[in-house]
Amino acid sequence: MPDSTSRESRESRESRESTASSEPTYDAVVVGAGFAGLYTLHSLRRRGLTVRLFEAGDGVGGTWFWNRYPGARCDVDSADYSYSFDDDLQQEWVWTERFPAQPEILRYLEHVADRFGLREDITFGSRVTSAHFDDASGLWTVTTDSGDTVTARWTVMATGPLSSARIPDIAGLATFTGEIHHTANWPEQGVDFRGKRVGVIGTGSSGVQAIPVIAEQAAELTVFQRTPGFVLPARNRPLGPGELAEIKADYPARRQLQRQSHGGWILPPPVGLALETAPDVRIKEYETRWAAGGLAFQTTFGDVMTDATANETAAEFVRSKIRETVSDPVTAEVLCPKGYPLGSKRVCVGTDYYETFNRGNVELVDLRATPIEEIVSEGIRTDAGVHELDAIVFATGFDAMTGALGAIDIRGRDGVTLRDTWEAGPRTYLGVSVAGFPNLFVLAGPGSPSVLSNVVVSIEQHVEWVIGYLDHMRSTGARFAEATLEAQDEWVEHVTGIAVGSLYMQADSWYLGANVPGKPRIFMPYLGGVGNYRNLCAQIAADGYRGFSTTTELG
Ligand code: NA7
Repeated sequence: MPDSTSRESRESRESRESTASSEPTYDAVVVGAGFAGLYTLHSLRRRGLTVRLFEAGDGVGGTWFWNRYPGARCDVDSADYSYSFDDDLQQEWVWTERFPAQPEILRYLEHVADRFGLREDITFGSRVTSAHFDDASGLWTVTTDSGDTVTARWTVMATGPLSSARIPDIAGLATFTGEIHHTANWPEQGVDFRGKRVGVIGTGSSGVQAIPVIAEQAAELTVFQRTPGFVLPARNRPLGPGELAEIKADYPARRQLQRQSHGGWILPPPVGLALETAPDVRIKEYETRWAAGGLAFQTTFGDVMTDATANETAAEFVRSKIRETVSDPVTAEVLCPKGYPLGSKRVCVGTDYYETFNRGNVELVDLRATPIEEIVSEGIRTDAGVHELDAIVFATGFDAMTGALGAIDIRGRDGVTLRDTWEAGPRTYLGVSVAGFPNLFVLAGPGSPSVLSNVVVSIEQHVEWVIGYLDHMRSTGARFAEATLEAQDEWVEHVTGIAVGSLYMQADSWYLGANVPGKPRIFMPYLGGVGNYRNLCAQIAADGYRGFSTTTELG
């Protein structure tokens, strides 16, 4: 942590300087010190630009700083969920498990920050509250909740697609006398659940990871489930030194494959089409992927994610596994996901998730049958009665993709706010630029592959593309860059055009904003695939940044 006294005095000086001159305090401001922000800071500095990064947390890591809940783990292979931009870095770092746990990813990002000396340009404990573009000076003024005010030519929002945690508005929440936690805002020192009666609300990826670990510690665990998910076994395991060495030796080819793949990671190819495969062979293939663990199950066959009937064969296989695993048939049935296609809500990857419901200290509450009425001082009341609790864990997710940006008062040309511009849903060009907001870049934003991909691969592509654009601007003397309205409209139409008619539209998912009451129902990420998207972005750059207005004066 920087010394806060010296930081304050330095920054009030910066504030004075920035208002006294039309020169910006910094060339660029970056918001957020997760995977995206750290790489952006590093890349901008390598160009000799002055940068200030503001981070709300007291350390680097972004998602992996905040989500410290028990069992938190990535469900992309560690060797792939890592930066590729520096070969020494990828060669020297030792991943210990197939799927890295939160502390290991956080240590990795801390190592990256130290290795490249990034902390000196980061202000920690400082949440950006506003970013206003000034038409007269052509600069952004960025302010934070700790009193910083700086100006910059460029602002890069590396605020994360899953960073605005949501606690649902349940009546009586404030009356609860026990502990309340959200998985995405977990205390650094951990939580001791020993001897306690714990309630977990939410069974998405976070709940699925936390529930088995909390069940081992708590005296009693009550799981409040609204929509059962499809939970695939992780089959996590230690990575042997030989295995990691083999991956490292092959990194150039592996990274290239990742970049050109659909999802940004390397999955075994589909073994044909489910609907053209005999039922007994189909089951055998599902068994093989189930035994291997991880997300590869979802693409056992090429038509699982495109054809509802094919999808149902995979869904039914998962349900058969749940019925086989969970001893109480009533509980098993409540855990069986029905009524929406596998994968249309984010598939979860877990360890001993279904097995946990065979424990004597775990109870499942089906909120579809007995909805939560209110939270009372001693616990949660459903219409079947009160569940007495000492602690409530909200694993209730995020205001995804737009929440973190919406929390900042962002104003572009003529004082127009991003909130108003996106009132009917987010509109971007390539997920990276918004018409009317010059020199503002969004990383892994709505309209890009982002959450549908190995996000580290998508982040690296976005950062490198933005840096390439800045290089282009500097070499041509251009000062302003923004999407044209026309290109943005076409892109939004393209993004929604791919989603409409896909299986993804058949579930109430956070991809669609359906988890946030009142949020416009728009499919936010780009379904076209990481490789296609990358090639398209490269082509747009080669075409002189087609669809962008790149100018020396504001038009
Ligand atoms: P998710 O996937 O949004 O899961 C949130 C869970 O919380 C989900 O089961 C929700 O049920 C449930 N939820 C939300 N609000 C309520 C209320 N009001 N009452 C009961 N249950 C509720 O968030 P995660 O943190 O697990 O994962 C987010 C992503 O992070 C994940 O997909 C990975 O990409 C990484 P619902 O399904 O809405 O009925």
